[in-house]
Amino acid sequence: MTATSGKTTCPYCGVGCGVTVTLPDPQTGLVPPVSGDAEHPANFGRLCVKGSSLAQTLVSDDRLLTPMIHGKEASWDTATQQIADKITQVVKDHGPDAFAFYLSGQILTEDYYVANKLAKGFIGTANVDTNSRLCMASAVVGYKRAFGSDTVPCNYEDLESCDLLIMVGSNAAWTHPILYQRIAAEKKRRPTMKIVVIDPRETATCDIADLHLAITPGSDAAVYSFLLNYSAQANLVDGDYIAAHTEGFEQALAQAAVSTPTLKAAADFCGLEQQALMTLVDWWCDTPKTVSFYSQGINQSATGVDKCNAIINCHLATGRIGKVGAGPFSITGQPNAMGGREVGGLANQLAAHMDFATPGATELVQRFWQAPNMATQNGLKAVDLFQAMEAGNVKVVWIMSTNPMVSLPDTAQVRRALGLCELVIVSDCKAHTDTTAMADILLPATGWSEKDGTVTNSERRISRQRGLLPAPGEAKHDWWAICEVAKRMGFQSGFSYRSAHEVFVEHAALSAFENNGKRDFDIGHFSRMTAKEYDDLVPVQWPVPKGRPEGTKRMFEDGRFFTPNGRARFIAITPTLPQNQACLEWPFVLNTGRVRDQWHTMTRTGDAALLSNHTAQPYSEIHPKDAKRLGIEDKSLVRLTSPQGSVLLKAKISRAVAPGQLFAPIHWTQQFANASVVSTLIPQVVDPLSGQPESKHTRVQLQPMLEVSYGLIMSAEPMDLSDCVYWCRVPSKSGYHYEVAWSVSQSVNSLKSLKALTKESEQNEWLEYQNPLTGQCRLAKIVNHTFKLLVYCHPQPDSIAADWLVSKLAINERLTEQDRLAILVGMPANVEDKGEIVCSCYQIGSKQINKAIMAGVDTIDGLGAALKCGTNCGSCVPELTRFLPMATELTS
Ligand SMILES: Nc1nc2c(c(=O)[nH]1)N[C@H]1C(S)=C(S)[C@@H](COP(=O)(O)OP(=O)(O)OC[C@H]3O[C@@H](n4cnc5c(=O)[nH]c(N)nc54)[C@H](O)[C@@H]3O)O[C@H]1N2
Ligand SMILES: Nc1nc2c(c(=O)[nH]1)N[C@H]1C(S)=C(S)[C@@H](COP(=O)(O)OP(=O)(O)OC[C@H]3O[C@@H](n4cnc5c(=O)[nH]c(N)nc54)[C@H](O)[C@@H]3O)O[C@H]1N2
Ligand code: SF4
Ligand SMILES: [Mo]
Repeated sequence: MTATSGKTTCPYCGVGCGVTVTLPDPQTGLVPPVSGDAEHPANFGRLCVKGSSLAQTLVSDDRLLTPMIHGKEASWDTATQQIADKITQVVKDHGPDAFAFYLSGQILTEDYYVANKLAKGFIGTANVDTNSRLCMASAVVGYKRAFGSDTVPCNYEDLESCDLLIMVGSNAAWTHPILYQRIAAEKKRRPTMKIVVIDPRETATCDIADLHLAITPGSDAAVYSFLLNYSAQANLVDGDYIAAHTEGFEQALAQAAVSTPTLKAAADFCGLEQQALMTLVDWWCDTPKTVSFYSQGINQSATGVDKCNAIINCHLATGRIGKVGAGPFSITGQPNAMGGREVGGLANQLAAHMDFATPGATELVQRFWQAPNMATQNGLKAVDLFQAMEAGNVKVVWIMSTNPMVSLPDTAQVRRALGLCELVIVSDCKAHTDTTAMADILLPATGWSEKDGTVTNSERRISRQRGLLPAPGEAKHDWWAICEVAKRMGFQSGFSYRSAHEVFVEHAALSAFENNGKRDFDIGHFSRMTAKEYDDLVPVQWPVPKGRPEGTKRMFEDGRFFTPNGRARFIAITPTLPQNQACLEWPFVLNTGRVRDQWHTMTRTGDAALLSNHTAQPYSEIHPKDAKRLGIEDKSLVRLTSPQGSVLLKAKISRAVAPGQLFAPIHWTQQFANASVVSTLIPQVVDPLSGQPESKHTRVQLQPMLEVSYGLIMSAEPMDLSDCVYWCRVPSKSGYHYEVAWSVSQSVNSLKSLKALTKESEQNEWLEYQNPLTGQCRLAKIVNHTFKLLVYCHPQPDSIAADWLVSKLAINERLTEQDRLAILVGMPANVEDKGEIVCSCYQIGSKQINKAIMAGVDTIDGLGAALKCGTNCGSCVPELTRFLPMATELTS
């Protein structure tokens, strides 16, 4: 390590990869591309495409640089005083529960700790909830019901040392790419290792699977219920383990026998062939070293907690927990969802893995914090919180590092709630998001590479995020902003920290306070660490109690759990399908999730041109049979409608989804498209135990948008597109690139009306092209011999490789005659049409890959050698694999 570089942790997914950042060039201020930290045990030097593009995302022209009050710049002094005064007033007038924090698994542990302390110990409310409610809440409750604590038993090495890996409701190839690559590498090295993917949809993750069970959406609990029932019938349960370390087995088994009495009953419930389910059952029975790896396909369900326990039951019954290569492994989504759980930053937690319900816990925390106004009971979970806001009971909300106008279900309700709330405070790095648009007070936050603190990944590993770059403008750390408000409310003594280090050691001390092995979360070893030791912290897995500085690789190796009697609990589970099933009126079921190269609401990744190449526009996967029946063409515009609202998406016709099912990504916001926020469709149906919304199962209608013409606009300046039925902004290296659709009634297939839509003067120099036979119409505005605006209209959905056009937009280079012609055509004669980009790192497109395959390349390594695709971060390898069988079809 040199003084010109530093180590930190990737701010995206819960894999928690180590990243090495080279400090900016003092001349240009630009940060060179980041690289993977070879010493970090999560990734050993590798990064996926999002991680390796981090430097690109640091260049943003939309940073929030000063506090804003009702749209006007303000000082930190004024903003924090106004916040403190208003909270004090509403607490006095309406009680502490009139205030709420809505936080995020993307703030650091230190930020989370002070927010939790201020609300629960000093203001006196447990209204501290977070977007982790939408993400990990069911997994947390599942673990707590079974183990008495929110403890992830496994580690990443278990994924490599197991003999059977069941990936349930996870598309890790896209969402936890480095873990997926570790698993894929092990599978290649040891082909006898079996991998099963359980997902109603065929995903990129299926590429390494020996078996894909495309179950009926929401039916997972029946798979595990039958595994339990069959294991008992086949005498495969571990009677000694059950007797020594668990309770409730008989009841859980009795319920499994009733719910899934036979293979046929279970297979029918799950919509599977009996043979397919039996293959899994046989492998399960034969393979003690089994890991179940589960994510949002399990958690985001109205019965998510039960599904988690159905999985855990099977591991307990067979003693497949606390051992190398075995265990129920819930994978965390966000970089620090785990850290939030550690500090107790959820409304139904107290602090440091303690609950209000635990006898003596509230008093213990009060003593430790010297807290004047201790909350004594659970607060409101996210969906309830926004309902209470609409009802007028929550009057001040402080939203930090999350975008609920996009991510919470039923965004119309969220808009109403925020509209009625007396004071909406939003801390964000970005000036313009769908949620900052609803704020009364905006607070500029430092972001990744500027903030200092810790995060915890999916395997309980605490790593440092380091502040390597200066804070822009007046951006401040989130913990600092909270402390400023706390001090102005009169709580100087509890909030006079000078650094993230001081917060962390207090958090560590609380975790160890009167613990003596009673609580799983104990990082007491760090409670006296110096600032230098904090700066030098190497990644370590908790618990790290005093005397065990090396941390803890695996939990429950001794078969002791954190329940009062030390035994793990079986839970009797009745598999239940989602309540809102498709029906005549709402004939489709919508599943939602992620794409490979975007992060959530795109505030970090949405402006990186390289990352938009993989998927440029919001889409819905539709099975070809449904598309044919409804007259929907690939890439055409469709409308999805639910009782909550409606959205416009591009059709992606694909056999990956079953007939009657749709899949849409969650990423597009109103900053990027006019009508594509999919959470608008999702009703506020939640799991009764965890409060986690059922984001994966919404019944909807699907309609083609027939009366539209399609178009592309490239402009040096942002455009007013309110005349368009649909628009989507695609990031580009220069200027603005929009994909649009107009109503046919706007007659955009005439040059005159197309020009009128641009609202530009006739006096400009225009290049024009029209083909009355095809209905194509194209216009380009030229100013001083350079090209400033381009409008294409074509009756059919079409995609034009925009790279070349972008390279010509608004540059002060005189256009040649060939360029002028090529601008109207879309590309010059000598430029290769790459097709859709598959490898983001080397910008290799589908047409280039197919060409190489036609020329005889027939392996991934061969494609890598010919085109370099897949040889950097490897994120596209699953997709490259899909091109290979096509080669056989093409050439045979
Ligand atoms: N590229 C990218 N990576 C990310 C993120 C991102 O935004 N972009 N976000 C991060 C975060 S916060 C999270 S929480 C994780 C989420 O990571 P994942 O959970 O892997 O991602 P999702 O795409 O939400 O959903 C996973 C799968 O669940 C399936 N599914 C839907 N219904 C069911 C069902 O009933 N049963 C089963 N078995 N499966 C079902 C979906 O078809 C989908 O393929 O990703 C993290 N990583
Ligand atoms: N339909 C549907 N809805 C879903 C899901 C789904 O699968 N389907 N998944 C759910 C899940 S698992 C998740 S995790 C959520 C994610 O949803 P959100 O949390 O709403 O999404 P993000 O885009 O990550 O929002 C983070 C915000 O914080 C800002 N930010 C980044 N760093 C910092 C910082 O250090 N400090 C501050 N103050 N701000 C910062 C970013 O600019 C951004 O505006 O979506 C949930 N919603
Ligand atoms: S897998 Fe990718 S997104 Fe996730 S932490 Fe690693 S580099 Fe970041
Ligand atoms: Mo998440």
